[in-house]
Amino acid sequence: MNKTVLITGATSGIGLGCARKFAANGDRLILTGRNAQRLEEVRKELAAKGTDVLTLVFDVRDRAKATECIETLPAEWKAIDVLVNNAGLALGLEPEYEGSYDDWDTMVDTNIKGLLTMTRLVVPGMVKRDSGHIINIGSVAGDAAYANGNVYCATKAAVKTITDGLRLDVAGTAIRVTNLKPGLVETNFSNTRFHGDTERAANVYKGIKPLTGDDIADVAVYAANAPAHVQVAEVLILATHQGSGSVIVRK
Ligand code: NDP
Ligand code: 8X3
Repeated sequence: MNKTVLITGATSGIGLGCARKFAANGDRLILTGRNAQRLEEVRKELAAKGTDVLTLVFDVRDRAKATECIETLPAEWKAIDVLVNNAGLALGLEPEYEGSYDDWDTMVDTNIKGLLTMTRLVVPGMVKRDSGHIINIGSVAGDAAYANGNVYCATKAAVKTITDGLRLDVAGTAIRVTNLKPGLVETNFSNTRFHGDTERAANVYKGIKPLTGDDIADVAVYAANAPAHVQVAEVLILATHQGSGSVIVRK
C-alpha cells in the first residue's frame, strides 16, 4: 500500500537514496532539507517519474521552523506513515582534547537534538493513529568509538539509545522503530567531515568498495514493508571488507 514517507536530509547521500527507493516503491514523499534548490531538483526528478512529492525547507536544528513546517502540513500530507531521521553529519576527525567546540555543537544539535525534534513532532500523530514507522540512521560509529571519532561516535551511540527508548515507549502500539547502522558509505559525508578537503575525503574510500546510499535505502524500504508483525529493530550494514568501525581492509 502507498505510504507517506518523510525523509530528513533528502538532498544527498543516504537520504537521496531513500527518496529514490521509496519513490520506486510507489510511496509519496515529504522531502526535507536546507538546500531549497537541491530539494526542488530532487522533487522534479521524482515527479517526472510519477511520484507525489512535497518539499519542506528547514534546518533540523531550527525547532521553531521545524514545528511550523510540520504543524502546517496540508491535510492530505498530515498522516505520516514513515519518518526517516537521516539528516546528520560528522565534523572533524581529531583527538578529543583538540576538538572544535563549534563542530561538537553542530553534531550534537543536528544528530541528536534535530532527530529528537522530528521524533517529537511526528510520532504523536502515529500514536493517535496506532500506526507508523520511525527509521533512524545511526552508524557503526555508535557501537564503539574509533580513534579521533569521539563526539561523532557519541552522537550515534545516542541515536542507538534514543531509538531503543522510543521502541520501548511505543511497544504497546503498532508502531515500529528501526535503527540502521551503516559503515563506510560513499556520500558527501567525508567532504563535510573534512570541511571541504576533497582529497582527504576521497582517501577514506580508497582501496575498498564502499556502500552507497542506495544500499542503505534498500534496507530501509525492506524494513518499512516487512509484514506488520515484523519489527526490524536494528541492522548493521558494512562493506564486505570492513570488519568493524575501525577495521577496514584496503587492497
Ligand atoms: P551527506 O552529507 O551526503 O548527506 C547528509 C544530509 O543531511 C544532507 O542532505 C544534508 O543537507 C543533511 N543535513 C545535514 N545537516 C542538516 C541540518 N542541520 N538540517 C537539515 N539537513 C541537514 O551524508 P550521508 O548521506 O552519508 O549522511 C546521512 C546520515 O547517514 C547522517 O546521519 C550520517 O551520520 C549517517 N551515516 C553516514 C555514513 C557514511 O559513511 N556516509 C555511515 C553511517 C551513518 P545539506 O546538504 O544542507 O548539508
Ligand atoms: C559514518 C561511518 O565509520 O565514518 O557514520 O563513522 S564512519
